[in-house]
Formats: sequence, C-alpha cells, structure tokens
Amino acid sequence: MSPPWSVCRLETHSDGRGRLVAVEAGEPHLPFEIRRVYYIYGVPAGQARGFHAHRQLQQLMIAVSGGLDVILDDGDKRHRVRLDDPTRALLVPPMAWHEMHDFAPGTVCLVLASAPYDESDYIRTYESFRAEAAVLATGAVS
Ligand code: T46
Repeated sequence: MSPPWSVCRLETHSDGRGRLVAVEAGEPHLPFEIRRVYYIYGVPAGQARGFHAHRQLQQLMIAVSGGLDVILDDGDKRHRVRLDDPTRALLVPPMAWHEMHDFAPGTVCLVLASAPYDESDYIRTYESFRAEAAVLATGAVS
C-alpha cells in the first residue's frame, strides 16, 4: 500500500532581506480550508508526542525552526519522515497514526488543521486505530 501522506516543497521568496514562505488556500499541497492553527514548541529533550490518529482531520505540519521525526503508520506499514526545513511540509491525512520524536532543541512545529479542536476525532490507542483502519479497508469488523 502506498503511503497516504505526502511531503511537498513550499515556494520560498528570497531576497537580500531574508526568506518568506506563504501557504495559501487552493494550492495543491493544501487540499483543505484552514480552520485552526497551532504550534508545538518547548519540547524537552527525549520527549515524544502524538501517538494518535484522527478520524476526519487533515493537517499540514511544518518545522519552521529546528526539526523532528514524524512516524506515520497506516495500520500496515510505518514510515519515518524528518521535518527539519521550513520549506518542507508534511500532509497528514485522516486515519494516519502519527508520533513525533527526536525534537531538536528550539524546534517550533507549525500545524495547519482542517477543523476546530475536537477530542472525539482522536483515536488514542494503537489497537483501536488498527481496528478502525481494518474496518475501513475491508468493511469487516475485526
Ligand atoms: C496532532 C499532533 C501533530 C487544545 O486545546 N487545542 C488544540 O487545538 C490542540 C491541538 C490541543 N489542545 C489541547 C489538548 C491537550 O490538553 O492541548 C493539549 C495537548 O494536546 P495533545 O496531547 O493532543 O498534543 P500532541 O502534541 O500529542 O498532538 C498535537 C495535536 O493534538 C494533534 O491533533 O495531530 O499535535
């Protein structure tokens, strides 16, 4: 199965004053309307975050400073993506188990999300995620 997530390059506007990256609705790497923005920072060394999947939410993650590893799991295969470049964005679709590891000191991870915060959209145990993913894949209750 091919990974349902994707990494894209964001256009950078560079001149003698520095660099600017814009993320704008309607661009191919942003296939949703932004309804929420949050950012993660101040992560202590060795601390991991995430460990959940979303049933509906789509998200675009950008390490605007520093870097982190994102582990993505579709219930079948695991992939590790290093985000350490403010011009790279990771699209995390619904039903992708994701974990964040190996934060570099000073990392700021910006997340653009397709919906307001809703705890009921989270699947917070890997076993539940596997079961729901299997139902979606086969239509069968596992
Ligand atoms: C995700 C990864 C990449 C809110 O009140 N509003 C919000 O919009 C968010 C995102 C979180 N919260 C509260 C809920 C918790 O009490 O902030 C606290 C920490 O959230 P959580 O433990 O879910 O944080 P992470 O870093 O494990 O996960 C976050 C997002 O929640 C999640 O959607 O995909 O970043």
